[in-house]
Amino acid sequence: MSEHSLLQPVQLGSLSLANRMVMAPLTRQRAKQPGNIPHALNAEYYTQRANAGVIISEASQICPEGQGYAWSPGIHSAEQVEGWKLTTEGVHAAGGKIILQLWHVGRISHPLLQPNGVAPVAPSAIQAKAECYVQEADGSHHRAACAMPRALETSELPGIVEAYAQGTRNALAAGFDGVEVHAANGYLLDQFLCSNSNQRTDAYGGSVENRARLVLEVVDAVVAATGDSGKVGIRISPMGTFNDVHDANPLETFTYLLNELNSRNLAYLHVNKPDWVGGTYEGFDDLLKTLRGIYKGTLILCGGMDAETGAQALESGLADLIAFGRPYIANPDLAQRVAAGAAWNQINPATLYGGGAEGYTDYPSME
Ligand code: 8OZ
Repeated sequence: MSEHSLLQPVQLGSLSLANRMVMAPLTRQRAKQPGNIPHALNAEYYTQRANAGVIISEASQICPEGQGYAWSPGIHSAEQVEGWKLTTEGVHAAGGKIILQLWHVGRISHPLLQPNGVAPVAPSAIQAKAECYVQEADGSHHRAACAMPRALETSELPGIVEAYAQGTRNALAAGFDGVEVHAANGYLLDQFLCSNSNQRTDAYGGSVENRARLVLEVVDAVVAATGDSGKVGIRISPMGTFNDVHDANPLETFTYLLNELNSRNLAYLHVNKPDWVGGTYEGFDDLLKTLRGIYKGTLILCGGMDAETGAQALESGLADLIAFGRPYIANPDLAQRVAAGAAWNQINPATLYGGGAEGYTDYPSME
């Protein structure tokens, strides 16, 4: 038994975890085509990383409209549910646990990714100064400016909430141990939360209560679909600016949201530091401390940490678990490396998105 703080067991809602290391959700764009179906290669990748206390899957679209990047996996079709079983069975056989991340990209998309080539949907018809990733009819693929979205009608919002609930039921049918609501990084739910992307005049825009309404309705529907709030987490990225979101008052917005989440008794709150897109975020550390004080449950912190800074975050009480993204891409045996005090492999940025086994399942474990 290692004394390392990262390697101490922990309870995460209904799940008993062997350690406090989380494999962060990581878009890798390697689902089988056509149909964005998880397959054996994805199962091999996740199973190699089952040493994490828990794996959070790459973001997975809950409906065809929720896709913003070519070849990202879905959790809406029967084939996708069957395909994901290879991953959940592999991870469980290796002694691990895995949660599925529920995703709708909102306006971070393009007609080339949308059913019938229509405009993507968003809280408001405001184009994001950001990029998605498209595949053309001739098979060529490239980054593309996000398209002008169509504002969702109020009457369409129950359908969005239901898609999250159905995605949850599908994830449980596929064998996942729980689900994470992706409310971070400028995708649909974050677009509703943040003031610059939400200029609605109905009950879902304007005041913080209104901007947070959809994400809370989604959380409640997802909890109802699992029947166990201890299997549900949520990811946020306060002060993040990735995908062109900007909230005028993150302290107010996230204080309200976290107070609401406190009464829902979720498995965890997952906070993504805004640092991974670069830039400086003056005041983030203070905001994080404040939010940590407000949130009463278990907190996972993600972003740019190593074994030492991760342990410090645990020991200072800032977080209860630490999520590792890039380190888990490059080190399938990351928990063993922490136990051994061994060096970490570095990622190859060229093989992050799309492709096959190279830069995916071929990173070496320790001797
Ligand atoms: C990087 C590239 C594509 C998608 C996120 C799902 O930011 C993502 C993502 C990140 O949450």
